[in-house]
Amino acid sequence: MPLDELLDAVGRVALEIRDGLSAHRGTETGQENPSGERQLAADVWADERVRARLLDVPGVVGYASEERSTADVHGEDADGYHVAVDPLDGSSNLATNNPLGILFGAYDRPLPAAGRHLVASGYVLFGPLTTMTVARDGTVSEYLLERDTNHTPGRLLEQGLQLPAEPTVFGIGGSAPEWQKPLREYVRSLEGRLKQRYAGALVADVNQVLGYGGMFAYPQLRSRPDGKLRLLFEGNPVAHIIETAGGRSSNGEQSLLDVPAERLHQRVPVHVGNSELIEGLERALAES
Ligand code: FDP
Repeated sequence: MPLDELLDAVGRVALEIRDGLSAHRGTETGQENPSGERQLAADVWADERVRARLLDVPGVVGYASEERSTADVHGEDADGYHVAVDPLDGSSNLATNNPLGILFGAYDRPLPAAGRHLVASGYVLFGPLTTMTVARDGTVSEYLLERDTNHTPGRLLEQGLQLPAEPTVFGIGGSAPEWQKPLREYVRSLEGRLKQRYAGALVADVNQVLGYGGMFAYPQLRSRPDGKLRLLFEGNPVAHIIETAGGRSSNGEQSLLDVPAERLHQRVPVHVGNSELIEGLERALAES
């Protein structure tokens, strides 16, 4: 099945990228990506690798990434998977050897497209273990990625992942003085009940929410009214994973999966986690 082949290809290229990270550490390109952020040599290198591997998969007709300004669509036929990728999510963590990974979403139509058109999404986490977490067909599964294994896309660690009912952690990007006042107050109401943990890489921050239950947000900031994260490459895939695992996502008003996608590199405020926490947050923002 093409989707299995796509996931297998993500797993294989992830291991290549993990092996090449040390060689690409610490080098700047002096360029910016299409969102105007500093581009590291590792970002560009990972993007080239992932693009080549994924466009080789039968059934993948389009590739878009945070690192290139336009989507790359192959052939006349737009039918097939259009893959949106953050090839090195959290790449600023490379300098300090903190966790980072790869984020991807496979859409059933040309990009930009809303998150409801995702057929699968997932992330690879380069942590103490290299794992791939995938949402497809209404189920979230976690795989261990290893070399020399017969398992594809990796050794199954868990199937049917659900957010724990009792949340324990939260992590929020940006600095508190930059948050809207209702968010600051909402966060204060969580202190004491939840533990604050922030990794600075979306894949790691979402992974701990999936494991422990809780909330992750990269909200609207005073200096960034649309937040920092990109809808197609970051917001939608994590929303799809967290919603499939029984949680909720929001841009502050509605599910991220319903946010209309107008531009490839569109930013969006991201809030994901246990339903009660995201509903509470939406209420707090609406009352302001
Ligand atoms: P990075 O800039 O290192 O690539 O993709 C953007 C991202 O990381 C996310 O992975 C992460 O959640 C966020 O930015 C971290 O931003 P801050 O440095 O502002 O915390």
